[in-house]
Amino acid sequence: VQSSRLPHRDAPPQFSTPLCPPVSPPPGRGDRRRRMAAAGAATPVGAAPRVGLLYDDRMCAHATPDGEKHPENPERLRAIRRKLDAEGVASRCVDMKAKEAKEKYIASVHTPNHIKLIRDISSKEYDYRRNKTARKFNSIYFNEGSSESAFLAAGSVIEVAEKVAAGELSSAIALVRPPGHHAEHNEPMGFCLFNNVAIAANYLLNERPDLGINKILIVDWDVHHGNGTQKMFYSDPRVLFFSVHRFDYGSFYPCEGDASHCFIGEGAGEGYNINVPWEHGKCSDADYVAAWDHVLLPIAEAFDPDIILLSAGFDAAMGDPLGGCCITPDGYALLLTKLLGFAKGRIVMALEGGYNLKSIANSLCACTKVLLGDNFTYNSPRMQPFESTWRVIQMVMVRDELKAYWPVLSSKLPDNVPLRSAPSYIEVNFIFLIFFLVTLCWDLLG
Ligand code: Q9C
Ligand code: ZN
Repeated sequence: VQSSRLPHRDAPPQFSTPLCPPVSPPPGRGDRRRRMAAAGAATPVGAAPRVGLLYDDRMCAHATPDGEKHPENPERLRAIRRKLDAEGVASRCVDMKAKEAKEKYIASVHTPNHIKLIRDISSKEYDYRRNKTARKFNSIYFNEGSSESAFLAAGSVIEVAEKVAAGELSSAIALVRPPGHHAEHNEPMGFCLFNNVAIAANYLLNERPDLGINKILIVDWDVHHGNGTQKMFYSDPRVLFFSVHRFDYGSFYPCEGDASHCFIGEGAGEGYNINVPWEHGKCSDADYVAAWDHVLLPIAEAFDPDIILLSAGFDAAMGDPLGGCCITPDGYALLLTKLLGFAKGRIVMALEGGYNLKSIANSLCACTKVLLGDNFTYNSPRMQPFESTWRVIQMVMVRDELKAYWPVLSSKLPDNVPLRSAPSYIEVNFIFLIFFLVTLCWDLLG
């Protein structure tokens, strides 16, 4: 059986996958399914889940000003929508309407200057300096549709999060762009204008005490570090931010040291920021499952969130031109299934990155089916986590750093797990060699 190839803990058959959720629940709390049923989960046991699906063509208006090719383009949303329609899953969801975010909600995470910039950037008066303004930022473009798209993206995540928190929906998917997790307090960055997920989290915590959301788990599985989101909740223990991303010793975008495992939060928020920084690309389902089973899920169990907001980028998917990792659609489905055991299954997925149209469409389709309650079995080629993954998870990194805050992490990892060695980067070294030779020739000639 495949499951024996992956490191995992034995657990009761809550899910119809051969790979299992992490830890046995603490004594006296009962298993999750009973807890879910007893606590009045949004979906009564046996009933079909109500899954919100938000798609709005107006978020396709944000595009490069002169039609230059760009990975973060409107076709991303359309490709996903087409796939969900073709597979007959869109019609099984509850259709949600996009809504522009009110400025006062955006102001919970962004400065007045930042909001003003994004509000005005698409106006006529800005036409002649729009490109110049964009160049002041890191990996940003603007056009005459950017403002509306940005306000709709933020408002849409608020909208579905509110409905899920209120129990009107079991879970939801917001197909939004521009993405959000790189956007900082006072600057757009990395294709992101407003931090959609952070805005929605603040809305639930600060604007809607009536919904009873006191603890939020943000899971960021986009291949890039969620630098903006990390900063926004760095000293806030109400929000547990978990990001798994390529780090490559600081050389992977956004190339900041604060994506490392050492950044665990500060003040009251110490211990509530968790980074799992991969050392290289080619990470697969096995690596992510290992991070889930041994880091994220035990902590989620202890934190016991009221809702989960998922910064759902799909640029760690197999075939992505930027990510260089290889999560399969079934891999995403499995990771999502494992999250469904928490927060009474209240999960809000907000699209972040993901640049291979086929990969993002297939992955999102698999995730939607999970939320709709379809059974699936994880069948994949045999894959093993990297040694580096084990190292990142096991000792030096995440585990030791956070043990003090999450005693549940102290349990011993299995030690007989088959691991594979790091991918070789012959191609990369070859490029550096050529570069070196060209530079040398240049010097000799000049
Ligand atoms: N040499 C998201 O996935 N790459 N953003 C810039 C510069 C920017 C990714 C490379 C990647 C941003 C939401
Ligand atoms: Zn990304």
